[in-house]
Amino acid sequence: MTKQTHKMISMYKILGLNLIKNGTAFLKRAFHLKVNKTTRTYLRGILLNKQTPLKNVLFADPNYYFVSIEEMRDIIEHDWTDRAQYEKDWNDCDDFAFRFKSHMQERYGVTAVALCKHIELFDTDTGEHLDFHRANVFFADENGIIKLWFLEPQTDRVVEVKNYTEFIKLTGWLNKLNVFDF
Ligand SMILES: [Ca+2]
Ligand SMILES: [Ca+2]
Repeated sequence: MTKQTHKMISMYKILGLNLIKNGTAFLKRAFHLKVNKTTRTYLRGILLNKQTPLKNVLFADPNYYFVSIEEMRDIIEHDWTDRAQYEKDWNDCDDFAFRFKSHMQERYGVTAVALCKHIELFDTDTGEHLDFHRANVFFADENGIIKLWFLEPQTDRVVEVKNYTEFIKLTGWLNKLNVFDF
């Protein structure tokens, strides 16, 4: 490696990180979110009301931070997670879900977003088992009431989860919820 190339590589490393850091600051300023705090205990209560088996829900923290569903929809629309090209192993369902959760935490301090793991997919017409899947669920308030939402991070589609046991019809399949990892 020439001295010149070495210098260029060093510069790209610094520049790349600075662009990301500044980009995060721009996004924070543009969305200007008012992040609300709640507790794991409160969220467990909401989940219990939806017939969620709490053994299937993992929490890393005692407190969680969330915004309104209007703000979440705006963020989701602008976030580029869904625009990535699907690629087996490298960029498939688990990677879309990881990326969305980490974007929300790193950029906005919104942590009430979970990886939704081991979702079972069924054919909408025949009810036949198709595959296992990963996506996201998150908490966001609507008119001051905290609700649970399901996000398909590959398509930006969001629906409210009214009951854990209901199959979610989205993106051409029926999704049967399983483990939530907050
Ligand atoms: Ca998007
Ligand atoms: Ca993967």
